[in-house]
Amino acid sequence: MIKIWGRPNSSNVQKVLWAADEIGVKYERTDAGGAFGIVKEPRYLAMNPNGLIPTIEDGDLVLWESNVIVRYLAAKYGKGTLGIDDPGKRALAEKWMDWGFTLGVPNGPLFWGYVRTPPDKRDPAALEASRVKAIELWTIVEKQLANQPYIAGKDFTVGDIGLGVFVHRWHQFPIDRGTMPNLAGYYERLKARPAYAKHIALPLT
Ligand SMILES: N[C@@H](CCC(=O)N[C@@H](CS)C(=O)NCC(=O)O)C(=O)O
Repeated sequence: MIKIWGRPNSSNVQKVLWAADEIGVKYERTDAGGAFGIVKEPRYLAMNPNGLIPTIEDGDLVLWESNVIVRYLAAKYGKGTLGIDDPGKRALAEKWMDWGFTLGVPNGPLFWGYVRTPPDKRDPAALEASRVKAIELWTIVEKQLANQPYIAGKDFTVGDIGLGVFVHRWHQFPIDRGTMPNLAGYYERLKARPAYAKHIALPLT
């Protein structure tokens, strides 16, 4: 059984939980980060000197960096699910997973602004700049999904995990998202996955 450290409302922890459930890896999760603290304690810093979440332990192996953890779970336990043997095909999926961090750049201020900042303390100009940047990036996704159900093709891959956490958040913000029917359909497909419904498609906190 692997051990996952991190509060479940963190997008980076959510990717790991989602991947673990897609693969069917058994895990136990311990709350850490945010109001739970723990991450600045010596025992945690010895595992992850960044004092950030997520961190996993799999026997003697300790890993941090959410995308690396998802890659590891897919490679080690994901045969027949998220694991891809062909290096080229795997890279095409991982490309989109890592590009999720690009989407995270405008998502971060939108999330903090609309979810964790009271209305009277928000910065409308900064929120609008992030919305415009996000639309530019979601347009890339919209085009990519024109002829395929998932971001790297016909199959669900780690690429969808890297983007999917932000797809849900994007659809919760009280903003003009433009018209993106492919993205809307993608969101519905993701929501139909039990692990997405369990870990990602939840009220934002
Ligand atoms: N690149 C890292 C980023 C990790 C990160 O920034 N985690 C945030 C939560 S999403 C964190 O630990 N914040 C401090 C906290 O929750 O105490 C990863 O992908 O794992």
